[in-house]
Amino acid sequence: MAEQATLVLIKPDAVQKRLTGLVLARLEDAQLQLIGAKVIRVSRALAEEHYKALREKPFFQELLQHLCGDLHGGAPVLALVYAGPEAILKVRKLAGATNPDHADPTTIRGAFGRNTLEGVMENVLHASSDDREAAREIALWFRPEELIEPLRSGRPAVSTAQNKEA
Ligand code: DAT
Ligand code: MG
Repeated sequence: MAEQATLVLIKPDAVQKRLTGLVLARLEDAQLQLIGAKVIRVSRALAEEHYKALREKPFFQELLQHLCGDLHGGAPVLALVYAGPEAILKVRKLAGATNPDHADPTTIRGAFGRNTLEGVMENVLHASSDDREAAREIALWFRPEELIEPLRSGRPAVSTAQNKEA
């Protein structure tokens, strides 16, 4: 199984609802290693860069407002990096489908997400979707020294006595 690292953002909707602990407990089920974590009040520039692939979408402005906490009392984001075998797929499976109405009720988004009557998709968390996206996103949200394990091409180096000597 490929060693991977993945970026998770617990979004302002979940932080405002005090769901952070419950979401973390679900994520821990994947048995991955937590190698980075920080609370961030997200700037417009960071949100735009994070979601730049979606800039042509009709919901883009709303998406930026959501990530910046503008729709949730100025709530911040909890940014996490998890590493381990098949980390990206494992976290995506725990997260569930993008739209909470379509997500399996046993997943994080199925259990805790909702679409508001105003049309905002409150889907609780972001999780990287592939190796390339994960590498880009981790570099965007974390400086290398903020991670307790170094990344190589988006993958964590395994910290063993053997490769420390190499
Ligand atoms: P995911 O977050 O599952 O990777 P994505 O990358 O396609 O999904 O979209 C990023 C975010 O954009 C998603 O978490 C919520 C928002 N979004 C996606 N599709 C949407 C839609 N049809 N209406 C409103 N928001 C949407
Ligand atoms: Mg995505």
